[in-house]
Amino acid sequence: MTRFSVVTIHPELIDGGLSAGVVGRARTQGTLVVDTINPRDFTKDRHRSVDDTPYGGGPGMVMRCEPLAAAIEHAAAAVPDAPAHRILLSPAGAPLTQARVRALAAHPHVVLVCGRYEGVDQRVVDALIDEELSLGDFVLSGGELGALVVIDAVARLLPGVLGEAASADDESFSGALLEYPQYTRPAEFRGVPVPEILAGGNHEAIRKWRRREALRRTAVRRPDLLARHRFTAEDDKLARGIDELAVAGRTHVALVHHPVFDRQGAIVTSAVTNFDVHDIARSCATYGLGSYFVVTPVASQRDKVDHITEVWKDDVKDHRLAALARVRPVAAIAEAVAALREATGAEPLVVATTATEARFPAAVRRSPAQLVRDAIAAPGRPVLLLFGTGWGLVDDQIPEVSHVLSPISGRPAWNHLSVRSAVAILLDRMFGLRDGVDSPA
Ligand code: 9D3
Repeated sequence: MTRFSVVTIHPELIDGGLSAGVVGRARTQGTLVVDTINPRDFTKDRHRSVDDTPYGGGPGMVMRCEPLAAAIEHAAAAVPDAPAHRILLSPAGAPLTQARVRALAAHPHVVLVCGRYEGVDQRVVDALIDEELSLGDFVLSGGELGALVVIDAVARLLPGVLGEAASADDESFSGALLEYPQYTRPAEFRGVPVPEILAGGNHEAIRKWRRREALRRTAVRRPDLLARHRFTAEDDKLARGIDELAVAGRTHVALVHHPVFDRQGAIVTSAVTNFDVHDIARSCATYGLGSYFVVTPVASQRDKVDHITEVWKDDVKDHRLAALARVRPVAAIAEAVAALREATGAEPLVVATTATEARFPAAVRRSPAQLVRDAIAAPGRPVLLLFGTGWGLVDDQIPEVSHVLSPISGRPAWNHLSVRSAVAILLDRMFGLRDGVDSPA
């Protein structure tokens, strides 16, 4: 049996939310016990007041120490032989996750303290609260709905509340993919049929279809979850067939040597460097990008690029050199754009990068993450990222540019990254898997 004791000045909010469905049944069965404790019952003044004005001024009221502390201590004593786990629901708490829910299901007695007003006197929190939890980044009028959410989520994990299905469900959530879409009868609803494969009875094909749709949905709706997803070999294979997921593969880099500014602001053609060709090719390979265009109108410079990249063919076993296979010298940005248009039949999304906020004034401003979301929403369309050498791209001579990535900025205002570093940082922000793997705490 698991007991929740809810400390609240609005006990009537708690009961109603927990009497229907599987949670209601768990309570009538006695698997789950929920009681409420009202701090107002622990007041000693004539007005039974539970709040007071904040020290130091400011808006609103704060929950008073004495009645709240007495209510929490009374609640915690309800199961005498087991120490209660005391939670404060608060907008400043850690966001609730399924991992926390799972951990809470192991406690025989949980006290849920619901704040009201601007909050709770910090001394009560410090003395009597083990953990603070929030539902997420939005403002509620108090902690009661948070308490209901915690109880509902924990109750369905208690033995005997749901069938075997529940634990399987819980597992799949930590697998970090959203669910595949579900259908039931009729076979056609308002002219829309059920996906053919689901009615076919080929269970292996259905399983693969569902996995692909789960990957697609997660990519479109929750790229944050996908970034943490550990792809199986099958996922990798399926992902290649999902255009929404394959943004990196249809993203290309152009390193522009003309038209660029020099130190004095004159429009010049810079020289190709061996390091830029090698290092940017390796960054592109690391993030699974498509082509790496090296743009220069000088024919002898393009020959130099060809010479640099020839070596990989002689030593196909050196994986670092194999990155050079994607390098393509071109005479102008327009030539790279035309090559992508030709190869895909779709109009490339041409994105400038700049260290100077004021450049490309007419282009749409995009963060790396938002640009990836734009690309996910435009399946099939190639993306071309332009990087300027020298003192940057000449903004009014590249009419193809419709978008611009916001400048990389560290803490101090100094920003003079090498173009190789800028490429690496922006590619990681767009395509890097953000979360590594932590050992257990
Ligand atoms: C000073 C601005 N507000 C903080 C965002 C003050 C404030 C707003 C709302 C203080 C308390 C509350 C009441 N909210 C909760 O008690 C609460 C809550 C929430 O507001 N959002 C998400 N999860 C939770 S859990 C408890």
